[in-house]
Amino acid sequence: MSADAFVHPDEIRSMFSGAMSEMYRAEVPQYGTLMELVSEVNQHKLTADSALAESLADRGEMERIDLERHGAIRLGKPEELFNIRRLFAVMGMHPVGYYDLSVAGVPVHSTAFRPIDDAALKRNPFRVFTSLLRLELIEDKELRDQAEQILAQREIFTANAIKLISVAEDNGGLTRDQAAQFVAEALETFRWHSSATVSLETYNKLHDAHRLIADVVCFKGPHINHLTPRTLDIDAVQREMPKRGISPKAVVEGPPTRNCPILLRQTSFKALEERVEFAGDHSGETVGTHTARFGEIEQRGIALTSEGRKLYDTLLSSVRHAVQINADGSNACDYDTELTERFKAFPDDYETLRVEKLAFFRYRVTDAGLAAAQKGGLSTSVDELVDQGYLRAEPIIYEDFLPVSAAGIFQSNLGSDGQKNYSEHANQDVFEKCLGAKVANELSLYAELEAASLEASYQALGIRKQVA
Ligand code: OOG
Ligand code: NI
Repeated sequence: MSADAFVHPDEIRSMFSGAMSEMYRAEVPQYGTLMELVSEVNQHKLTADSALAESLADRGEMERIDLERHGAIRLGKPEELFNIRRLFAVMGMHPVGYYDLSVAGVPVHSTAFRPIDDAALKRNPFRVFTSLLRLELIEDKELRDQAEQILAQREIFTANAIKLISVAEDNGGLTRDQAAQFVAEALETFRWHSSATVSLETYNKLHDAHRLIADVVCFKGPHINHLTPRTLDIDAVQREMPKRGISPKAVVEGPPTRNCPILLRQTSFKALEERVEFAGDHSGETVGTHTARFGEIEQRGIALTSEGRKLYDTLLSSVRHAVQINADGSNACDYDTELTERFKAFPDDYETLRVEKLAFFRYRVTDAGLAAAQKGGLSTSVDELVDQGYLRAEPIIYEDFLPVSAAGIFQSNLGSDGQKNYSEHANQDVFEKCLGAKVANELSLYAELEAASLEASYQALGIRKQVA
C-alpha cells in the first residue's frame, strides 16, 4: 500500500474533532449555547478590529476561528494511558509536557496530546489534555484496593478501535474507509454513560475520598469532560455568559488582559448536575447525580522562555497569596484588580519581550533584508538586523497548558470540598512508564522553532554565523 492511499493523520484529527464536537453539543446543550456566543463575539471582534482580521486572514486562520482547540479526559489505569497514546498517534497527536496537579490537591498527573509541527497545528490544532488518576494518593487502603478492582474490570476501547490502531501501526496509516471506521470506534471511548458501573454507596465512598476519583472510577469510560473553542475576546465571553443563562467560573485563569497576550487565558462554565443510574445493591436506591461535564473557552498568546515563565509564575503566585478567591467567587473583582496591578511588572510590548528574552519569536527575512544581502556586509547581530528592518520577529503562540490554571479549572468543577493536600508530588518517570514513551519538553519545542527560523533567516541573508 503506498502512502498516498492513506488519509493524512491531520485529516483524521479533523474528522475526529468534528465528530467529538457534534457529539458533545448533542450531549451538553449548554455547550451549543456557548459555541454560539463564542462565534458572535468573534465576529464582533473581527468587525471592530480590522488589523486583527487582516493578520488572521494572512495566516489562513479565518475558517477555523471558533473551532475547538482542546478537550480533556481523565483515565484510571496505566494500560488506558498506554493505549490512548497509540490512539492519538494515529491522528498525529503526541504527548507534550508533564503536569503534576497533586500540588493543587487534584490526585492526577497529566500530559497533552497535540500536533507538534507548525503545519499540523495550522491544519487542525485540536489537542486533548489527558490525566491519569493516581490511586496511590487514596489514603484508605481498602478503598484504594476497591477502586483498583473496579478499574481492572473495565475496557475503555472497543475491540475494533484496538484492531484499527494496530492496522495503522503495522501499515503506517489508514485508508479512507478504515479512517472513517476508526473515528467512529474511537468516539465510543469518549462518550458519556448515564449509568454507573457501581452502586450509589460505592460512588459516595469514592466521592468522599475525592470527587474526581468517583468521576474516573465509577463509569464505563473516560467521558470527554469539556471541549474548548478559541475566542478572540475572552473578557467579552466571560461577561456575556450569565446573560445567556450560563454560569461562568469566578475568574479567568492565567494572565490578565494585555496588549501583547502571553501564554493562555481560559475560563469555563460550571459543570452540570446530571442524572445517573447506579447498579442495584441492598439499599435499593439506584438514582443519583454526578457533576463532571462543562464547557470552556481559551485565548492564546506568545510562548514564554523559561525566564519569562519564571516571571509569570512569580507574579501569579504573589497575586494568589494576596487574594484567595472565595468559594462563592464574591471577591473575583479584588483578584482581577490585583492581577492587573502586579502584572504591570511584565513588559507589555513585543520588542521588550524579545530583547529581554522573555518570549519566543519566529524570525523572517524582509524584502529589504534580501535587498541588503545582495550588497553584503550585513551585521550578524539579530537585534541590529531587526532594528534595520532586515528581519521581522513574529510571536510564537503558546500551544500548551498551565498547571495552576488547569487546577483552577478542575477545582471550579469540584466545589470547595475538592481541596486536599497530598504529600506525594511529581512523578514524571512513573507517568512515562505508564505512557510507554517520553513526553516532549514544550520549552525545547519552542526554542527549536525559534532557532530554526533564525538559522533559515541567516542562510537567506547569506550570513554564515552559527546561531547560538
Ligand atoms: C482538565 C482540566 C485542565 C485546561 O484547560 O487547563 C484543562 C480536566 O478537568 O480534566 O483542560
Ligand atoms: Ni481545558
